[in-house]
Amino acid sequence: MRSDRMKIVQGDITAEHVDAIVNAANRTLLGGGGVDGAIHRAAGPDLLAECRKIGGCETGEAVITEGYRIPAKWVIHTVGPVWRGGAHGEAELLASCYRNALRLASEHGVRTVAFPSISTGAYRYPVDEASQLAVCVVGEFLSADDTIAEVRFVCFDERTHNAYSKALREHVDAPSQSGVVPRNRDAG
Ligand code: AR6
Repeated sequence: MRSDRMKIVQGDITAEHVDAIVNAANRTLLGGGGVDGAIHRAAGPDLLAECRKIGGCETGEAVITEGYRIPAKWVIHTVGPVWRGGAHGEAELLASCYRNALRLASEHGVRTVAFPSISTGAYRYPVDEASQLAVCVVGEFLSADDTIAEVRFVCFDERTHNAYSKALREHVDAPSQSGVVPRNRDAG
C-alpha cells in the first residue's frame, strides 16, 4: 500500500511547489472559471497560446504543457466528466482522468504532482464519490509505479478537504474494500 505517498492539503493549487499541477479543464482547453481560470491567470498568456496549439482534449484524456509563471514546471490538463446522475460512464471517465494524468506525469519524469478535485465544481460530480474514486485510483496507480514520490490533493474549500481526508482515511483502513474504482479497461 502506498497511501503514505498521498497527501491532502487545503489551498490554492497555483501556488504549490511541485513538479506538475493538474488542471480541471474543458474540452476546448481555452480556459474557463474555477481552477482552470486560476491556473491561466497565474501562468500567464503563454499557457493559453500553447493550449491553443494543442487544439483540444476529449473527456477523460489528458495533455501536458509548460507551467510558465507558476512554480510548477508542468501543467497537466485533463477534462473531467459532467455529472449527469452517475449512469453515463462518469466514474469510468473520472478514473481515466487520474490515470492518464499520472501516466503523462510519469513519462515526463515528474516526482511530485498536485491534483484539484476534478469535476466537483462546475461539473457537479458529488464530492464524496469523487474523492473516494480519486484516492483509490491514485493509490492503485502508485502501487504499480516507482517514479512518482508524492501526490497531493489540493482542496480549495473545507467541505472538499473534509471529503478527501475521510476518503484517504478509509482507503488506508481498507484499500481493497471500496468498490468505487471502475476496472481499468486498458489493463489487458
Ligand atoms: N486551487 C485548487 N482548487 C480550486 C481552485 C484553486 N485555485 N479554484 C477552484 N478550485 P472546477 P470542474 C476547486 O469548477 O468541476 C471550468 O470553467 C473548486 O472549488 O474548477 O472540473 C473549466 O473550464 C472545486 O472543488 O472544475 C470547465 O469548463 C474544484 O476545484 C469546468 O469549470 C473543481 O471545480 C470544469 O469543472
